[in-house]
Amino acid sequence: MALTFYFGSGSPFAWKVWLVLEHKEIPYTAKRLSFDQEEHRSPEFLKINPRGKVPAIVDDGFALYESNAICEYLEEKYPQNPLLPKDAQDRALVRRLVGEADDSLYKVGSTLMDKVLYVPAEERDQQQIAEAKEAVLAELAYWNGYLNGDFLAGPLTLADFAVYPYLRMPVRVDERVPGLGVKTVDMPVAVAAWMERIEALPYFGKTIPPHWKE
Ligand SMILES: N[C@@H](CCC(=O)N[C@@H](CS)C(=O)NCC(=O)O)C(=O)O
Repeated sequence: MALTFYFGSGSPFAWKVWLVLEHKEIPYTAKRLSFDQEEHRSPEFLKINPRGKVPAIVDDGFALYESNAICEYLEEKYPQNPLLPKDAQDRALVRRLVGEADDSLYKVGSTLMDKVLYVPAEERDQQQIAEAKEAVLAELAYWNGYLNGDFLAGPLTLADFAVYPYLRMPVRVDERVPGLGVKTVDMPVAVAAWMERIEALPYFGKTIPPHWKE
């Protein structure tokens, strides 16, 4: 039985899993759930994830949600094109970066998104936006400091796929409402070059949130 991948367009958690599926060349069927139509709250999907959140997968009848659990499961079940190093300390570094991204980077990116994209233009609070942008730039300094090779933990790992979608959020804000988000030119040089390396991966284009292309 094939693997089914449930995602919502633009979900950074789903994007992470999508990159892993593609990198590992795992055959899958992607099912896009519409947030607007509340498909993530349908009785069928709630059987897969009772919390009604994406991403989720069903692999050979095994339903799993929570993006990090899914990525680790895929890594173990499909060992080709590995994304976790063998050495215990190297693995710990990858997991630390994933945890740190969830804990810190996602929060500042989603705060900026909330303040700009989910508030009508006339109600946007410029002070709050400036603070949110400042918080993103402060966070970027950490990630810039971590990069001393092509990828975050040496070779390409789960850490890169966990971090990229979060870093893309403030750039997306800038694309949608120019001047209010973090432009590519605001990115520290090493972070911008790293983003370009991820974007140059042969399968990257396939994983771009579909509604960005519509
Ligand atoms: N910790 C979860 C977060 C999943 C999550 O929050 N997904 C959002 C999309 S970005 C969602 O499905 N939200 C729908 C809702 O809460 O109603 C993971 O890593 O998979």
